[in-house]
Amino acid sequence: MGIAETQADLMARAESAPETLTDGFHLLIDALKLNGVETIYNVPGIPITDLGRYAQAQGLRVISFRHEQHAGYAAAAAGFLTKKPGVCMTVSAPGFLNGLTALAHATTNCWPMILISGSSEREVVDLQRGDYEEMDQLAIARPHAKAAYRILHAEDIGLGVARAVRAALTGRPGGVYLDVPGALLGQVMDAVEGQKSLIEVVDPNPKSVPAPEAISRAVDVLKSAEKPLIIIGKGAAYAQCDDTVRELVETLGFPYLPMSMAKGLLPDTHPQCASAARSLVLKESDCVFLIGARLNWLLSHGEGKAWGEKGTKKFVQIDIEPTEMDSNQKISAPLIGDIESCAGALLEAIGSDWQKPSEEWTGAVSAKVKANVERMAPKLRNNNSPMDYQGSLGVLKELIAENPDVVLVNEGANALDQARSIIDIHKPRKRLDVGTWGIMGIGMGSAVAAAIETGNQVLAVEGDSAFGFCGMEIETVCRYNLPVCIVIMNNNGIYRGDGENWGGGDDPSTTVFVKDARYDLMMQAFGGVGVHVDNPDALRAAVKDAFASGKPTLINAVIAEDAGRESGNIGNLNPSSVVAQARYPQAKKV
Ligand code: ADP
Ligand code: TPW
Ligand code: MG
Repeated sequence: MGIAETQADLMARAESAPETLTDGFHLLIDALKLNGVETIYNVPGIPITDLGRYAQAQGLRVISFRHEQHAGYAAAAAGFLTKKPGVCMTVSAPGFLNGLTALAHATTNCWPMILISGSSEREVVDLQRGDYEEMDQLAIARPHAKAAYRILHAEDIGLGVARAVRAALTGRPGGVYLDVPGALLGQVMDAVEGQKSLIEVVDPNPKSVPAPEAISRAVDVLKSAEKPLIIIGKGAAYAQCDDTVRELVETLGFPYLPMSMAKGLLPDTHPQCASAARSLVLKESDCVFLIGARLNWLLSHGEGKAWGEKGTKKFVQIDIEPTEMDSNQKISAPLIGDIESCAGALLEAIGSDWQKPSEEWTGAVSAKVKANVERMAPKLRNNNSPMDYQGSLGVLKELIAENPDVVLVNEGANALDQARSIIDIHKPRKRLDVGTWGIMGIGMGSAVAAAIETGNQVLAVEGDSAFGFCGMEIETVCRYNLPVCIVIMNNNGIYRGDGENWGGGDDPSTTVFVKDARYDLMMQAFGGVGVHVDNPDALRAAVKDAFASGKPTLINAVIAEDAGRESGNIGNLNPSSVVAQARYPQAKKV
C-alpha cells in the first residue's frame, strides 16, 4: 500500500496498526529535524498548539514566548548566530502578522529565518466566507520575505520544507514564509512513503567562487590605494570564516571600521581598528574595501560630508548578491561570491610580497585613535549619580573585557549609540542589536536566542523605551531560567526624560514615561533577581553578581534625565521645517 490508499483504508489502518502511518504534524517535525533544525521559537494556539507539543515530544527544543514578534526576533537572531534558518511558529492571522515584522526584519538584515504559520481552511478563506482568523497570509507575506510557500498535501511537506531551507540560506540569506493550513497537519499517510518523501537539502550554503579576472582587478585597485580603508559588515560575521577575514585584514594592513554587528570579528582593540578615528578614515581614505557591508543609510550611501570630497574614492566590494554592486556608488572592483572564497582567492593572489600602506597613513590613523581613546578614558571612569551614559557604560565595557564570551544585546537610541561606541567587543558574533531598520523591541527575543543558541551569558543593554517594546518576555527569560542580565538605562523616557508638553496641558510630553519607574520589581514578580542602582560602583557589583550566578537578572540603572540627545547619533534624520521652527521656540535646529 502507498499514498494511493483511500481515506477509508487509512482510517481502518489507523485503528489496527497506527504505527504504520504518519501525519502532517509528524512529517513537518521530521522534515525540520532532517534539515538540522533543533529549536522552534513559538507562540501556541489554533491550529499549531499540538504541533508544538509533538515537536517537544520528538526532541526538538520548543521555546514559547508571550508575543510572536519576540519569538520571531529570536528566530532571526538565531539565523544570524548559527548560519542555519531560525524557525518561528505562530497561529493564523493576528499571530502571523505579529511574526511578520520579524520575518521582514530577517529579510532586511539578510539573515536566514523560516516563519511557519498555521492558517485557516483554504476553501473557506479563498471564498472570503468569514472563517476563523481568515486571512490570505501567503499573499501578505510575499513582499516581506525572500520566498513564500504554502503546503497543501502531506506528501509535499518534504518538498515545502526543503524549498524553505534552501531559499533561506542560499545566496543572500533571508526570511521565508511557510503557510501551513490546519487541515494539512491532520492528513494521514503511510509512514514509509512519508519518510521517503522527505528531502535533506544537500549543500545549502554552496561556495560561490569569484572569477580570476575579478580577483586581479580587485588586487590592482587595492594596490594603487594610498590611503585604503576596510569596512567590515555583519555579512562577514554571518559568513563564519573568521580566520580568513582576519588573515586578509592583517595581510593587507589597512585600517578597518567594523559595522555594529561586525564588531569583534577582529577585536575592537586590534591595532588596525579605526573606530575611534571614524571621521578621519571616512573622509581621508582614497579606497574603501567593503566586506559584507552595504553602502546603505548606515554608511550615508557612501556620499556627503562625512565621506569627504565627491569622486575621490574608489570602492571594492565583496558581496554574495550581484545586484548590491553599484546600488549607491560605482564599485570599481566587484567581487561577487561568498566571503570565504573571495577572501581566500585574494590572499592567494596578493602573495607574500604585499606592500602594506604607508606609515604616513596608518600612523596618522593610529595617532588619532590613541588621542581619542585617551580623551575618552576619564569620562568612562566618572562616578556620577544619577549616572550618565559614559560612567555607566564604562563599567560595562570593563566587564565585557573581562568576560569576552558574553553576548551583548543592545537597543535604544542613546543607549544604543553610546554602548556601540564605548563597549569593545572581543570575539565574533558577540553583539546583537537593532540591525538595518533600527528596530526597538528586538532585545528580549535576541537575548533569549543568544542564551539558547550559544549557551553563554547574555548582557542586554536596553533603553527604557526599547525595553518597553518587549518587556513582557522577561517572564520567558525567567521561565527557561536563562543566563540573561538585563540593564535598563532608565532616563525616564525616549531620548531624554525631561521633555515638556509644548501645549502646556496636563498630559505628559510625548517622549516621557512615569518618573523613576522600578523595572527591577517587574523581574521580581517572575522570580528573577531585580536590582535598583544609581551609581557605577553599584552597577558593577550587580552585573558581577549576575554573571557569577547566571540567574535571570534585571538591573534598573538610573540615568540622568538630561544625559541623552534627541535620536542619539541620528538626530539629523528628523524632518524639520522653517514653519515649525518659527512656531515652536523649543524646536531645535538639527
Ligand atoms: P552592515 O549593516 O553590517 O553594514 P549589511 O547587512 O548592510 O551589513 O550587509 C551585509 C551584506 O553581506 C549583504 O549585502 C549580504 O548580501 C552580504 N552577505 C551575507 N552573507 C554573505 C556571504 N556568506 N558572502 C558574501 N556576502 C554575504
Ligand atoms: C519599532 C522609534 C527610535 S529610538 C526609540 C524609539 C521609540 C526609543 C529611544 O529611547 P530609549 O533610549 O530606548 O529609552 P534612550 O537611551 O535614548 O533614552 N518603533 C520601532 N522602532 C523604532 N526605531 C521606533 C519606534 C525609536
Ligand atoms: Mg530612555
